[in-house]
Amino acid sequence: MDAVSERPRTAPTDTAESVTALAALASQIAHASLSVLIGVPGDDVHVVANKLAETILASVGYAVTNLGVLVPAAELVAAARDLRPSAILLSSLNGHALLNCGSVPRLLAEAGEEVPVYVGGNLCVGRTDWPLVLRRFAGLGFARVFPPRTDLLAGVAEISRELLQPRVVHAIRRSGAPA
Ligand code: B12
Repeated sequence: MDAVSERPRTAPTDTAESVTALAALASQIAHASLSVLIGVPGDDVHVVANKLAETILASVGYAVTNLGVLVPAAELVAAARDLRPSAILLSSLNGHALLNCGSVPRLLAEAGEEVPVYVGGNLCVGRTDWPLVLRRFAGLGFARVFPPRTDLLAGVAEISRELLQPRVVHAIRRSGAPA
């Protein structure tokens, strides 16, 4: 899996294309029994993208557990240990992402959980230079960091393509995640 990219590599350019791309992946997602844990960590109350993500992910066949907003990092890690999800998707909108979820990949690794963590939203306050933000989050162990205003459909399609790579599906099954 690539570490991080500035934007989805093969992101479709409009909603209709994204819907078509995701629909084409749906049967593979169901076949691979992919599951996902989602939430908005820390002191962040922005719930809209989280609810949209839940709806999109469930509609293409993921088993979704949504921890909602204001989720402490420790709660995310505990849920990951219980559920062994195929992936974790975080939204962080209020600009406090470093504080709110920067430690999540490290805490998961320390707990022995090998699960890719994806994050998107407004990760910093104001107009911080995106390459700088990207470098900062890349160093924290996120599987992929999505820039502000990433279309959720395109993001979910990109994440799904990564999770459906045969070696990743194999690793997910071997790790004991729901199969
Ligand atoms: C509604 C709103 C609120 C509501 C939230 C209500 C609720 N419970 O959801 C209220 C009024 C409570 C609020 C409070 C605050 N807010 Co506010 N809020 C907004 C607003 C207007 C809309 C957010 C929204 O729902 N958008 C719709 C969703 C669908 O879009 P989105 O969140 O942008 O997410 C998109 C992408 O980022 C992507 N995405 C998101 N997550 C992920 C994850 C992955 C994996 C992927 C692939 C993609 C992805 O998908 C979405 C669709 O493209 C935005 C401004 C704006 N127009 O965006 C500000 C905004 C997010 N808020 C902001 C701020 C600063 C605050 C406050 C700190 C203000 C204050 N001083 O009190 C507080 C923080 C409260 C807290 N503790 O979190 C800033 C954040 C600035 C930053 N990060 O640089 C914004 C951008 C406004 C601004 N321009 O300054 N807010």
